[in-house]
Amino acid sequence: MSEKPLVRFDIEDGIGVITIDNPPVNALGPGVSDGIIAAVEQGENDPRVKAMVLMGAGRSFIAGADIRQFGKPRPTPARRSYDVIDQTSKPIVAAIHGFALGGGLEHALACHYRIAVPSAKVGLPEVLIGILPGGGGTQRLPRLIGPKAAMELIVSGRHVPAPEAKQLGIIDELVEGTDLRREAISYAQRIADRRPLPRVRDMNDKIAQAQADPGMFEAMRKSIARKARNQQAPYHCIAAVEASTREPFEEGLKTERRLFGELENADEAKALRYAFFAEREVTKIPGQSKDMVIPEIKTAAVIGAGTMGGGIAMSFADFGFPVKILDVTPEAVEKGMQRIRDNYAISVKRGSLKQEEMEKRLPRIQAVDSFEAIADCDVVVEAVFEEMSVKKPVFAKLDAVMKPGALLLTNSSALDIDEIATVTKRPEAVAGAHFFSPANVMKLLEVVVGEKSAPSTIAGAMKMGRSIGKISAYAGNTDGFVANRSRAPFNTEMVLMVEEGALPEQVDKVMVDFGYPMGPFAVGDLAGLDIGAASRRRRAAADPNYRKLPIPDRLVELGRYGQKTGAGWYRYEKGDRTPHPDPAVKRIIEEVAQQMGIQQRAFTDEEILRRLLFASVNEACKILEEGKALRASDVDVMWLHGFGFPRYRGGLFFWADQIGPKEVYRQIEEWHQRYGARWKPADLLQRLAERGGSFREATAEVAG
Ligand code: T1G
Repeated sequence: MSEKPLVRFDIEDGIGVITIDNPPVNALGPGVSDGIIAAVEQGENDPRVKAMVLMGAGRSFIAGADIRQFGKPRPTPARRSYDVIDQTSKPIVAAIHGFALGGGLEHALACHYRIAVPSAKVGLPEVLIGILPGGGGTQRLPRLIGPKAAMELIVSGRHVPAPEAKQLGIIDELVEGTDLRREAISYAQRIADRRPLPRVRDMNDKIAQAQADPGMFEAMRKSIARKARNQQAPYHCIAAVEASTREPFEEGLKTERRLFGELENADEAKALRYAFFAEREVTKIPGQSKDMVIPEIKTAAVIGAGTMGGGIAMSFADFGFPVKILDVTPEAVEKGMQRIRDNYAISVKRGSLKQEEMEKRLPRIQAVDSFEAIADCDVVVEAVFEEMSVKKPVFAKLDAVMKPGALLLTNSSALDIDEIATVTKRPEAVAGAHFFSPANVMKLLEVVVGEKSAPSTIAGAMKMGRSIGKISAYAGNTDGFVANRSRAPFNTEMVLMVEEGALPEQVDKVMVDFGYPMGPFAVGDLAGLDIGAASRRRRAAADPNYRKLPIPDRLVELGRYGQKTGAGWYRYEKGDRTPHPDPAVKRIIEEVAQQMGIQQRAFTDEEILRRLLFASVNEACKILEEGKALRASDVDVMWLHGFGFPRYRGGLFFWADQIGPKEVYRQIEEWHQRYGARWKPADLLQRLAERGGSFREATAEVAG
């Protein structure tokens, strides 16, 4: 049976309709551009055709070039479909639904008219995968909407809703109604005889205007300096748009292609492409049967109106879900509700949320005063104090009142899911839903699988996470689950190095230079050193061999909790969050090190970086060996969305692969000899070092 054509052409009422049909998102994979060229030429040469329409089949217009093809050798096409579209003598209307992104929007910009349904989104997000628009977008978009607006879109890579795209001048007309094809044909008939054809390449008035403000490019470079440090693509995007104001169209296209070529195979682009696909892979659980019934979540409840509970309730309300919130007393619930109201008000004040949007979301959160009031909810997320003796009675109560089929989830960040489930008669409905603080902001959701958690419960929790804008990641039930467990050695090594002579400000500078928005010691001060001290006390109580950390304990004893007390690892001026190195801390460090008999020494920045991240790479290898994570790339997604790991470095394992398992193993084995058991190399690491292979391809199956 012949393969379905990737591009179809048919004629209706004198209009040639070109339909891209390359599921799932009509990416411009192999054969698509040639198909478009053939169809356009068919329309061009058919006297019955007065004008043409370009559209996508299925759920989208065109989501851009096929990202899987990047980094692979590709024949340079003799002709590009953008140019063929541009050069026709008959008008072509791009009819957009779903997404017109990257090469997709560039095809639409090469067309002579663009119409869209209001729900469509358009954009040039290439910078998000470390490249720039390579299909004429950096030369056509500035001509259509002006260099300033074009530069903002191309450097941010954001997806623009169609109504805003209309305002900007990208879209000529928004079409209501459900039959886009019909609407497009009527539109094409209306403009069929209009001449000359409005070719974007010929539109130079906005370019001329911009020449009055040549400083805009330097201003943009300055404005992105902090966020785009260590990256190339955002600056190449600016340079390409700048070229559109200085060079004739064809010369500008050459500049665009040259800049594109400089980025495609750079480490930054490879890391960002890896992250793109890793974020899609993390949603898939191997062996899940296709016909499994996944519970539908329409209503939610949260137990505990504290910081986490409030943030979780906001996550549901932010995505349109009605959510009930319960706490031990009406006062506690009201306190939680007030915190939620305050958080929304701050977002409105900052301009990141519209007043009317807040007024839509707040009523979705309903304070209730009994377990019975939440009995009919599809899912309940428990977010009470992180003590087993507090959580178990809550789950016993939930088991008694919640309707059959409801998901019983805990937001615990480390406690044993199986232990919690023992107090219920339906352990199959129990799982972990570990949100990261602030829960309404952080995108990562660890779905923790208990021994008796049903596959449908896990699938339901994963889907719930995606429906509230989270990246759901599968995690096995182990102390600290996957994210925190892999991070814990990092947190220990940072303090041990300070005992040995490194200073907090040196460690923080290394991690900020590496690409983190903030160093780990400054983050500690933000979160509150008393929180860390409390969890260390719990661990020391549970494990006599637990390695105490006398320096941070001393800081807490001295009331240095961090920003909230004006002093922690750093000191802070009143009303200012800027961390200032504090000689008092240096003295405490030296005193404690002396008392511990530790000879202090100098550290290189490279040693600091490796000690921190190799410690976590080693632990993450053990997690994979134990099957507590499905794939190495899942761990990377967790570090990107749970710990702010610099995205253009791909993730923990992707970064470690740049150094290579051999060298990572050699270094860790050296520290194993020097520091002892905590640096014992994981078996997986040793195997990869000895037999070859990369970290990022490691899966639980192989690692086990
Ligand atoms: N190439 C290859 N595969 C793609 C793809 C693409 N451009 N976009 C999506 N997929 C796959 C994805 O991996 C997943 O596969 C499935 O489609 C559904 O995607 C010349 C150089 C469009 C907003 O950057 O942002 O054009 O996991 O789960 O959440 O200038 O996909 O099912 O096997 O993400 O509804 C520019 C990338 C390319 C857009 C839909 N375009 N895509 O989101 O579904 S560079 C982009 C997205 C370019 C030109 C340049 C999103 C989406 P699988 P999904 P979604």
